[in-house]
Amino acid sequence: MSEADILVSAEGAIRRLTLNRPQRLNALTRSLLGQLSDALADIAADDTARVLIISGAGRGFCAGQDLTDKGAVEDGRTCRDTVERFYNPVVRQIRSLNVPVIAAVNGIAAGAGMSLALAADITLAQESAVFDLAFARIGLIPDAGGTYQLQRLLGPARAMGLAMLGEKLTAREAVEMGLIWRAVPDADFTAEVDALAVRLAKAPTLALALMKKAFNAGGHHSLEQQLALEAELQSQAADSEDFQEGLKAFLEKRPASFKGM
Ligand code: T3D
Repeated sequence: MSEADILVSAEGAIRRLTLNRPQRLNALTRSLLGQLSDALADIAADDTARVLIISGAGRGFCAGQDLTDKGAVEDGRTCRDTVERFYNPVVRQIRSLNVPVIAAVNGIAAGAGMSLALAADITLAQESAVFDLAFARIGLIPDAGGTYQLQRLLGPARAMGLAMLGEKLTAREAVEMGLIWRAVPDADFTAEVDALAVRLAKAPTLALALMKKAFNAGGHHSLEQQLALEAELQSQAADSEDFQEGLKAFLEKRPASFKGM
C-alpha cells in the first residue's frame, strides 16, 4: 500500500497535517488535495481540537501544483475543474476552521503552496525558506486565494509587482513586507512551532474562532457593517465560559485556564 499524501497526527488538543510528497517538494495533486480536504473536515468535526499545524515533509513546504499531474493541468477546462473542486474547498475549509491554523513553512512555498501558507491564520517560516510566486513563470495567475491574500496583506502595488514578476522572497523579506508573522532561525524552528501550538491550544478557542470570523469579513465590509458584526461576535464571546474564567482570573490576579468554550 502506498504511503498517504497527508500525514495526520494528534497530541492533546494539537492537530498536525503534513504534506507528504517530499520527492516532489510536496507538490499538489488532486489526490493530495482530496486527502487534505478530508483531514480538514475531520478536524472541523473534532471538538477536542484547539489548534492545527500544517507543514511539509522533507526540505520543502509545498511547490504548488504538481505540473506532472496530467489530469489536473491539461488545459483550461481541467484547470478550472481542479481549482473549483480541489483547491477552493481546501482554502474555504482553512479560512472557516474554528481553531487557529499555523502554517509552518519549513522550506520553499511556491505557487499554490505559497497561497496555502498565506491562507493560514499565523504563518511562521524557517529563515532559509523561500516564498516563490512562480505562477507568471509558467503563464498562470495566483490561485488558491493568492490574489485575495496578496492584495490584502501587501496592498495592490506590491502584490501586483510580485505577481507579475514572479518574484521570490526570503522569509525575512516576507516578514518585513507584512506577508507572514515571523521568520525563525532554522535550528529553532521546530521548537518555536511547537511552543506556538501549545500556547494557542491553551487560548480561548471560541474567541479566536470569532476573531477569525471578524477578520474574514473585515476585508469586504464597510465600517458600519463591521461595527455591527463586532457587536454580535463580542456578545457571543462574552457568553462563553472562557470569558467568565478570564474575568475571574484577572480579579484573582492569576493566569486564566481556558477550556476553549
Ligand atoms: O491545475 C491547476 O489548477 C493549475 C493550478 C496551478 C497552481 C500552481 O501552483 S502553479 C505553480 C506551480 N509550481 C511551480 O511552477 C514551481 C515549480 N518548481 C520550481 O520552480 C522549483 O522546483 C522550486 C523553485 C519550487 C524548487 O527548486 P529546487 O531547485 O529547490 O528543487 P527542484 O530540483 O527543482 O525540485 C525537486 C524535485 O521536485 C524535482 O524532481 P526531480 O528532478 O528530482 O525528479 C522537481 O522536478 C520536482 N518538483 C518541484 N516542483 C514541482 C515538481 N514536480 C512537479 N510539480 C512541481 N510543481
